[in-house]
Order: sequence, then structure tokens, then C-alpha cells
Amino acid sequence: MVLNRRNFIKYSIISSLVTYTGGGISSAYASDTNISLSSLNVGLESDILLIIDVQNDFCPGGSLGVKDGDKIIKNINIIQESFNNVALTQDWHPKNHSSFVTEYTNKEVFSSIDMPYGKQTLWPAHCIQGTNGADFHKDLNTIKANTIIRKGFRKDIDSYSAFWENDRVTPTGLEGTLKTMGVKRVFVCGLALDFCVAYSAIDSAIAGFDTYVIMNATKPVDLPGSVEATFKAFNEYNINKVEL
Ligand code: VGL
Ligand code: ZN
Repeated sequence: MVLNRRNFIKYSIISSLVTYTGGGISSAYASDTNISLSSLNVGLESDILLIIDVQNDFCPGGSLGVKDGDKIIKNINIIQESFNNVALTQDWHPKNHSSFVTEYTNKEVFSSIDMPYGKQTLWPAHCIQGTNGADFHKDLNTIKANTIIRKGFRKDIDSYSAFWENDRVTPTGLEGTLKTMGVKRVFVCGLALDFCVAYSAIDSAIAGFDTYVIMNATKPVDLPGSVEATFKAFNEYNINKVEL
């Protein structure tokens, strides 16, 4: 089967995210990583560090807080120092966004619904435009970034990926930006490993960039099966796992 974004959605992550049972599988993912970032001599003009959604709502205390989500910020700031190009993404939803469980009656949080573009997980309201929850975490160094991409701002379409919205046809513009800049290698970190980091890394690989996920600079939401589906996809798309 030829793998493309649609197949990935159909066969992997989304199909595994049916119900949320609480708890978590917790990080059975760090052990099989061994390429070190320093061995890759990053910092070329053709390298970019893509920092996904390090925002208050995805950190502990936020409405969609990822366990230990704030603990990766120290490493992310260290990693930024080695790069000449840094891009940040910001989940940026209108207050009545269609991915919010609060927009529906009788729907459970983390359940999924059918949207015109396919299955969509329903989330607690998060990263509402202009609110503290949507701000970058105060400890994240945002000075170095030369590109900031906002995503998920269309009420009826969610956007996990930094490249393509969940309808898989609406671009964010990042692919064109990176290609125009001459980027060849994309290093992805941030939140959350099994959603926005995963989809961004997959789309980066599909766009033809050599793609690396920095495992000790990301954490998962960890819904049932979501981390496993992510690693399966990383294998299928030749996405490399690296460590600081
Ligand atoms: C994300 C769920 C909803 C993420 C964004 O950044 O991983 N997850 N919106
Ligand atoms: Zn979101």
C-alpha cells in the first residue's frame, strides 16, 4: 500500500483513538532511541528546528495539560542554541472551535465524531486565541525563532500538523516557507508527541524533508494506542528518533 497522509489517518492514529480510558501507557518510548543530535552537526542553513505548541494549555495546569509537558522546555532551549533556523507553532483556536467537546451535547471528551473531512477527536476547550492558555510557556525562549505558524484558527477544521490542516487539503504555508528557505532537514520537538508532533513529522517527511523527532524534547498526550500508532508511523515514513 502506498502510504500517504490519508492512509496514515485512516489506518493508524485516528482509528486507534476511539475512547479515552484515563490513566496512560506512559513513556515506553524513550528506550529505543540512540542517534545523538550532536552527531548530526545541526545548524546548517538547510536545518530547521520546529517547536510544536509549547503553550500553557498543553503544560501541567492547562486545559489539555500533557504530563510533564513543561519539563521538556529546558532541553528545547538548549537545542535552539545549535540551530540557525527555528520555527514555532501555536495552536490558535476561536472560542467556539469545532474540536471542542463543549460545542456538542452528549459527547464525551476524547471521543471522536465524524467531520466532513473524517474522524475528529473532541478535546477540552484549549488554546483560545488571545488567552493565557494560548500563550507560549513563559520559560520557552521565543526570541530565536524566525518563523511562527498559527494553526487551527478556522472554526470548522482542526489542524494537528504544522503543514496541513486536518482536512489534508488546506495548507498552513510552512512547506512553502521551508522550501523557499532551502531547508532539507527538519527536527521536530514540542507537544504533543502523539498528535501535533506526529502529524507534523509525517507531513514533513511526505514533503521530502529528512525528518527527525527529538525524543527527550517531546511528551505525549497518551490516549489508548496513540503512542504505538505514532511509532509505527515513524517507521513507515522513515522518521528518525534522536536525542539531545
Ligand atoms: C494538540 C490536541 C488538540 C497538540 C492540539 O498540540 O498536540 N492536541 N490540539
Ligand atoms: Zn488544538
